[in-house]
Amino acid sequence: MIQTVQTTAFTDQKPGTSGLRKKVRIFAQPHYAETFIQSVFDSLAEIQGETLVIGGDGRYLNREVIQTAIRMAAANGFGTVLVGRGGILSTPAASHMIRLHKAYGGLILSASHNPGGPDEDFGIKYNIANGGPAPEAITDAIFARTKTIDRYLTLDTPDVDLDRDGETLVGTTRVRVVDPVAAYADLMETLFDFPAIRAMIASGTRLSFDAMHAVTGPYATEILERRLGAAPSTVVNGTPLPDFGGHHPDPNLVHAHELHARMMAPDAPDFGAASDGDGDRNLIIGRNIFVTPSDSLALLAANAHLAPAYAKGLAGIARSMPTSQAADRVAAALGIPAYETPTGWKFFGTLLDAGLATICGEESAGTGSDHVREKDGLWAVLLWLNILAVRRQSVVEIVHDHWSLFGRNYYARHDYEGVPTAGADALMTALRVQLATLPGTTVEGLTVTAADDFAYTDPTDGSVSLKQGVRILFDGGSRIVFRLSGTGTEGATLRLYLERYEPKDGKLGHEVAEALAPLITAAEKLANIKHHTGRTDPDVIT
Ligand code: VG1
Ligand code: CO
Repeated sequence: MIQTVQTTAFTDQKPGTSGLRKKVRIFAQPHYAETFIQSVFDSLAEIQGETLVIGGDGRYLNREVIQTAIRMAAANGFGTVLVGRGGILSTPAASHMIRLHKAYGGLILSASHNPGGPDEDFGIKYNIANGGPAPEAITDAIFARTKTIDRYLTLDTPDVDLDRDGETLVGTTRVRVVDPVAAYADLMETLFDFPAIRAMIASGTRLSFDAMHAVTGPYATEILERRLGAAPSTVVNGTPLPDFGGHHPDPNLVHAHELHARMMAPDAPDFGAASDGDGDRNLIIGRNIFVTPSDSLALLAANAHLAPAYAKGLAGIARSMPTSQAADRVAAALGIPAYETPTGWKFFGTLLDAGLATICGEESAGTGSDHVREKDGLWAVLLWLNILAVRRQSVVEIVHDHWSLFGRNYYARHDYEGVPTAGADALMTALRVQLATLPGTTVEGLTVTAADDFAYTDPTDGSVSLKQGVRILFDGGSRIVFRLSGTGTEGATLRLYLERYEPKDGKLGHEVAEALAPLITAAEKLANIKHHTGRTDPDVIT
């Protein structure tokens, strides 16, 4: 018997860069998750009898919200619900499952790289039938609905046993608990030359993968250790924990410092990698060399043809605006288009669906391809391994080779976290006011060639996204970009992206901080960061 529960609307359920993210204590309020999930269902067209995929990254509240979502999906008329065993589905595996089963869509329960636990973050994201994050038209509709909603539908049924594969009925809806890993691992085997990678590992190449106690543990163990024969100790922190072991599951040099230390040690493995809470990001570290995500994107694009799935070449390369322009140089050399989109994977979906781009990436350690519609951490790791297996060179040799062909885009991102919102907004407003007068002026010896607030028109459907970040371009290819994060749950996070291009015959061996020093000073002069944020230094540099 379907129950209609009366509720009042919440005012703070606006989806951000990647779904709705809030502190657990906010999500745990009565009817909070229900109101958002019902707003999602109410924003969809005809869902009667359709299939919905549900899974999450295993963080605190995951199982509870999955049970809620199953009952509500049944009450709202979905015919089938597919749920990952244990409530687990990495974001790319969920994307694949939606596509594989031709589902109507999916709910992914994750706050991704944000920490988990009773005092930390939770999130809900809706993905559409192509497997990708809902585009802005849908997230806007969901937000509009959250403001007026006054009821949700559910059933009074017992919890589904999430730990046993098989099918049960919830109301009249078939709920199938499925292996979260197998189909994804099978997909990876179709894309890459597993025998070549297996042979490379068998001949002594050593790997280290830090799953950060997040969702990729079971995936990496199955793929790297079982299917590719890497040593049993290859995957570290491989058990997903509701609080990620108290760590921040963000694969960068700050939060994955143990992996970094291991890769810089005298007996370092040949290849190191890490992923984030929900498995869609990747950090790549070779022995003695950290590969910036922007360089990794460019390198993967330049070498993708070495893997079976991309042997026939790429249709195009897409990157988010703040991501370094290294990938554009590869696209130019390959004679294929380069696309520049706003931050967030939802903007790549239409390009991938239309066959305009094959590989996409973001500076925030996200890379992926048209095999799913999300960024994919283990995919990037496997493409790297496939390239290493074919080229038979070390990571450092491959990176240096790349720079000597294309030049080097020195790059860093400075994050100022938990800044008072008013200060962050004032900083952005003051920058926007200056934009028209900046071109032609000189800051720190750098001449501004263009300055704007990035606006994007999707080439496939013409949809327009405004105010996606302030960018200041300088003579010679250097850039400074400012934007506010759309994934944080406390105050504002200012992201400052710094990039300087050095041609192939230039100085390729600088320290990054040294190469970017004039840009850092210029950013302070242009934006008065200290004044507006009250901070003298960034919290995190990646
Ligand atoms: C950040 C990153 C962005 C990424 C998004 C989701 O967004 O900058 O590139 O797509 O997180 O990643 P923002 O708005 O905070 O800058 V994940 O792995 O947290 O889903
Ligand atoms: Co993520």
